[in-house]
Amino acid sequence: MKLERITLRHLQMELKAPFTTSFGTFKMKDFILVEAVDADGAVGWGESVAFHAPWYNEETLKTNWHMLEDYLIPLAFKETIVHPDEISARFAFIRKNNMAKSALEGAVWDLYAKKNKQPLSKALGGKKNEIEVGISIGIQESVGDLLKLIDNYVSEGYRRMKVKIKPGWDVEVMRDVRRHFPDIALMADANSAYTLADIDRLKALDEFNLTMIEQPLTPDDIVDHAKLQAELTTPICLDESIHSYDDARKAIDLGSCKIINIKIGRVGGLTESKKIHDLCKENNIPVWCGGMLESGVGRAHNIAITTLENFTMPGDTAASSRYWERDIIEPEVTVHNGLITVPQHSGIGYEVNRKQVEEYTVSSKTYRP
Ligand code: OSB
Ligand code: MG
Repeated sequence: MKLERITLRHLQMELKAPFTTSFGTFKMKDFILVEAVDADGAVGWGESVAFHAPWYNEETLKTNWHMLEDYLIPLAFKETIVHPDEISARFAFIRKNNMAKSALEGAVWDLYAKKNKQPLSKALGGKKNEIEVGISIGIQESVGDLLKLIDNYVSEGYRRMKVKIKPGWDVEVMRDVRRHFPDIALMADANSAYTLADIDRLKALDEFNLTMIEQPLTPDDIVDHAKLQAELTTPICLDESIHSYDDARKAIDLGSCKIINIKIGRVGGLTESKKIHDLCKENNIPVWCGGMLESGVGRAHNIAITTLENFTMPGDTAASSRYWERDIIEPEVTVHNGLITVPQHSGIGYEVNRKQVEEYTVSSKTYRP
């Protein structure tokens, strides 16, 4: 592949309903969509999962644009690409900025799969034809609102309910949820809202038979999580703390978690995601694919990676309609009985709806070698 043109677009999409985590509320989703075109005119799509503000990690839409424009795009243009793994190697000397790297690497993976007339899932080595999905539910105004939402999602067939928690919206809330839904697969995600000083509060969650508690402690920590895991019966799943294969290796060695949430953007792309997946498989650590309120393009990448065999737990990749009035792909992602059928068309397997992309575009810029 010889890249001839790369277009960055800043898209803004309004969420159907605000989404609240322990670190803030999202009403709008601003993100960068990457379109990479090679000499034969084949097109690959990628999405940056960096948010507009540095809430989840240190990256933002603007830092990603800067990294892409000034460093990553020039590197991608430099030489022909035989395999997408080379892009990940080419970017490796640049510290962090994983979401910026992943956005462009993802577009190259899509392009590569399309040129090989293969679905992206197969190009990655995935074997599943359908994937199991759960849903992530933000912090609500009242417990009653939360119970109503859970009731709806359970009847829609989602395979696991994830409830966002924070100090003051945790033990009592989870107790009510468990009382109303004694048998559902249930977990909590704290998005780093606690410290070891909260250990008694976190231990109290053991009572509710949660599948896991996701990222209770600070974003980069693996040491305190190991101390916490030794005290909890509930498995800890790490999200914000895992940025690379090496982070995953160290967390597994230390006993900082029993499960890992793989987000393609957080770890710098599909190549690194595969490596973490393989490492976890060797170490009997189940993985699942997290979400970043993606548009259809990012969602399609999530579906593809989830077809790898050690993605044994339902992910957060819910239906397009859970987030958007109109997604930017056709067909939209749909969920039936908690399952998504993996598309068999080449590349990401969905068509990007250019008219819809135009409608959501705030600004764009095209780069050439
Ligand atoms: O921690 O997984 C998270 C959304 C924004 C930022 C962080 C997280 C989330 C979610 C939602 O949990 C996942 C989704 O539905 O895309
Ligand atoms: Mg999380």
